[in-house]
Amino acid sequence: MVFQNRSRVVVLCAIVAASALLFGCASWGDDTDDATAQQDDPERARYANLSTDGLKVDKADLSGNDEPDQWKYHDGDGNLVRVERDMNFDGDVNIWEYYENGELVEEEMAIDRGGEIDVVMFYEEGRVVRQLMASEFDGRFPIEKFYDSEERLLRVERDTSGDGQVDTWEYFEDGERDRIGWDTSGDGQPDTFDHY
Ligand SMILES: [Ca+2]
Ligand SMILES: [Ca+2]
Ligand SMILES: [Ca+2]
Repeated sequence: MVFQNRSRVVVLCAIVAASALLFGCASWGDDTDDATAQQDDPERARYANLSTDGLKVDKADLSGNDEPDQWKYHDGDGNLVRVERDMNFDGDVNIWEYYENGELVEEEMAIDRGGEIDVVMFYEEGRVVRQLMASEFDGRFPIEKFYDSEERLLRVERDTSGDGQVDTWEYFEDGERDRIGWDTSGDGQPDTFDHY
């Protein structure tokens, strides 16, 4: 389990690094209002509640140094509501998993931005349906990915201009990139397309 999770973090690091490369040349705006709005996104569990009130915690030491690196929180009825994991065993939590009715619904990961969340995954019936990815250090998630019921990539939306509005859409068919659309008119909808 530990090794499985560690390899997953390595994969995610590669994804984050690749997207940073892709967008390293883009210019990012400095609109703090939008960044704040993003952080207050009510869909994101971490910014709504990381409270431990009324929760029972089970700590585990997976690294063998007698310090906990996994915290499982259960409510008063014994239902698992959250798991926090320190994946690289440095004492800081890197992964927050949120559960509802026993199912994983959201997972937040802080991989390489000094404790800031890099990736947020949303799950339905145990499968990833949506993913948010940060690519800069300003609290934004300019990349959003959507998946079908078999976890195949459907669409990638990007805000490449940094104004908080999506301007680039990549569409996938059977996991292959099919076409890309751009918003050149500034209305938030794609109006120019290229096929691959
Ligand atoms: Ca430990
Ligand atoms: Ca850590
Ligand atoms: Ca934009």
